[in-house]
Amino acid sequence: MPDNIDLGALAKKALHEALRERGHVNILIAGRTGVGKSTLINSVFQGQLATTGQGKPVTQNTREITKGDIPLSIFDTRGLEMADFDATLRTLRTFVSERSREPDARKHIHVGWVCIAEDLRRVERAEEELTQMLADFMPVIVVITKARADQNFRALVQSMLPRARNVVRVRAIREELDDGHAIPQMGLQELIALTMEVVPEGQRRAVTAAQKVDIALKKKQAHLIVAGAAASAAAVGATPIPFSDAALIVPIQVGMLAGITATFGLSFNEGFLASLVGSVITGAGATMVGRGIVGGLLKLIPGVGSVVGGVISASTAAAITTAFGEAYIAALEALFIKHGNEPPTPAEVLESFKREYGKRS
Ligand SMILES: Nc1nc2c(ncn2[C@@H]2O[C@H](COP(=O)(O)OP(=O)(O)OP(=O)(O)O)[C@@H](O)[C@H]2O)c(=O)[nH]1
Ligand SMILES: [Mg+2]
Repeated sequence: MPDNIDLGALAKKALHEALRERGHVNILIAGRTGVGKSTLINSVFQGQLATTGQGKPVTQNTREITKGDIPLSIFDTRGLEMADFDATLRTLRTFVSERSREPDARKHIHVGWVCIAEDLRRVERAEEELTQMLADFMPVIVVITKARADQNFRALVQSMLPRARNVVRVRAIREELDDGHAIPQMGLQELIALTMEVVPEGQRRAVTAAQKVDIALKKKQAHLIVAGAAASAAAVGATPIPFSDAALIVPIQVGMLAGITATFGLSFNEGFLASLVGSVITGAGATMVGRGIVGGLLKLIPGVGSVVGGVISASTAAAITTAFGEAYIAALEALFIKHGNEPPTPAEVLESFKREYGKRS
């Protein structure tokens, strides 16, 4: 009977699996210099990617920007206003076309964002040709940046760039006006919602994890993970095999916590995940006896009495798992909001998780 549980090994395997399932998304962003591409990237994605990410040239005018464990590559393209635009466009075409033929879908460019500044009120040949070319290989969303006053510009853009899947107006940063008023950011959630619609299914988790403008999107995905884990735990509880319940349920819970961690775009390692589980179970070490864990977990659920022979019912197994997952989601949500939607540190998460768990027991 596999009654001893090596939490470290479980956590490692679970994280590996969660990161694999989360996948990776590639977004190409193009537009004239100064339209606000870098500002947009920093406002939409975690980790100040455009400022602190690692860039590597992939063509003469395109850099691939990545950072840490964020499941996103930004392909930042310049040179739209240059005299040799035609050559630049050809080079870019070769690059995206090669990528689109890669057998591994993680190599494809999954969406293009073509940026046009609203204050210029002009769509030029470069933007038309670029949108046209990109649309042969990927869904394109046109982003009208630095939005202040539409005055029918969006409709003009839409008519001039018919191959764009959508046109969205954004203001990437809050603007302070001379009269002391300020106008807030806008359009960023809409841009992410549209992006979620057009990227392939396999990239949606990566978009959810990498973006920071819609925490509710992360929560929704995390709740699905909890529901799945609770159902699996219930199935284990429903099988009358004494003593093995813990050995089967704990891996489900560790997998669930790993999945939530990945969904929120945190880059915590297996040591963190093991501490997370350990933090709420009295007397937990790196290797624990399964029954001990079940006993520990049961104390966290109100109204649950003693465990007879290590057997727990289906509903109890589901309840423990749900409480565990919901406490983690609540902790993460509160911390993201506290940090202006940027990820918290592992120490903060551990502390907040314990507190949220306490509320539920
Ligand atoms: N008011 C306002 N200013 C913005 C907005 N977005 C960007 N800016 C400003 O526009 C300037 C250029 O922004 P960047 O993000 O550097 O533009 P970029 O497209 O990355 O420029 P290159 O990398 O040179 O091609 C900066 O001063 C930004 O602060 C916005 O939504 N509103
Ligand atoms: Mg830039």
